[in-house]
Amino acid sequence: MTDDRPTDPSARKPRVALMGEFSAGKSTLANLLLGQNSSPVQVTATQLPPVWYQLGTPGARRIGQDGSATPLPADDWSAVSPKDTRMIQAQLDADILQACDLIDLPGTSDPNMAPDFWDAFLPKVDLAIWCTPANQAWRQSEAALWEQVPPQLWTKSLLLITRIDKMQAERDRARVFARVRAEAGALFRDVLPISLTGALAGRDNDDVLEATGAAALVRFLCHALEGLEPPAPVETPRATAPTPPASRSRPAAPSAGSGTEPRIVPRRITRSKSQGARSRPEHRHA
Ligand SMILES: Nc1nc2c(ncn2[C@@H]2O[C@H](COP(=O)(O)OP(=O)(O)OP(=O)(O)O)[C@@H](O)[C@H]2O)c(=O)[nH]1
Ligand SMILES: [Mg+2]
Repeated sequence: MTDDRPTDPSARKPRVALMGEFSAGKSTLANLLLGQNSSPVQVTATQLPPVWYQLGTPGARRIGQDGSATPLPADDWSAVSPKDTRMIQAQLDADILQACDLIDLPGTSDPNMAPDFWDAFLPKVDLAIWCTPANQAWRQSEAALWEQVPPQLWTKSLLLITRIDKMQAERDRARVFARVRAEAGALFRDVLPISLTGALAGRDNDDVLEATGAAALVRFLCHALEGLEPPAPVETPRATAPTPPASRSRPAAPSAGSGTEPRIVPRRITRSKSQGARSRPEHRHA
């Protein structure tokens, strides 16, 4: 996929791709990380093209297959056809977008995606979060696609077992977690379980974030983004990120970026705006 984003690595933020098969929880994860109670993604019944979120004044535009840009309403993308749309570029004032871009992708088997889409797109990605639903986690089709991604993504990316709340018994959760770790653990930096809907519902409660797995996800992102190259966006950090709490993540591979200024990384899921629980840092417009 071509795009009109900056290609100079030092002039852009790390790109985090939300991947997985149909209905695995990618857009719910995007909403959680972006601090949205709902997004245009959820009010749209049809499949959407990739949605590329960047920090900025809220707004959106559609990029056609020919590269042309058309303004979109910020809150209704139901008229967008994935067949003739390369992607939606969305700007939001969300804390996580200070640290990275987020790209909410269609299901990996979406027939609207051009056959060469993944080959062209994946080299542009710095880190992926692959969502796999607990009740049918890590199917052969997922393994087959992931084994073809650029191997440098394997050591950086996260396998997120979603819908863990659908497994009532702790014994069942442990069994699926152990199986997925055994089958896919070597292809990811870490494997974590999460209840995305549980975390969204209790986003303002630290205990809920811990219990649902959302807190561990944020810890993973803190570590992973800090270890990525290129090390820093063009923005001058206003504060340094404190040392994250202990994580189950394996340590990042040594990076040429060590010794550079730490990047601002959101410490936690953004609280819902109605709570006003966090003061927002100033932001620049992307
Ligand atoms: N119970 C439960 N439901 C979830 C969880 N994650 C996602 N869902 C539900 O699963 C459905 C699909 O979630 P989406 O986030 O739209 O999945 P998606 O991967 O974006 O789907 P496509 O873009 O269509 O491939 C929605 O109804 C979500 O509410 C979870 O952790 N627990
Ligand atoms: Mg989706």
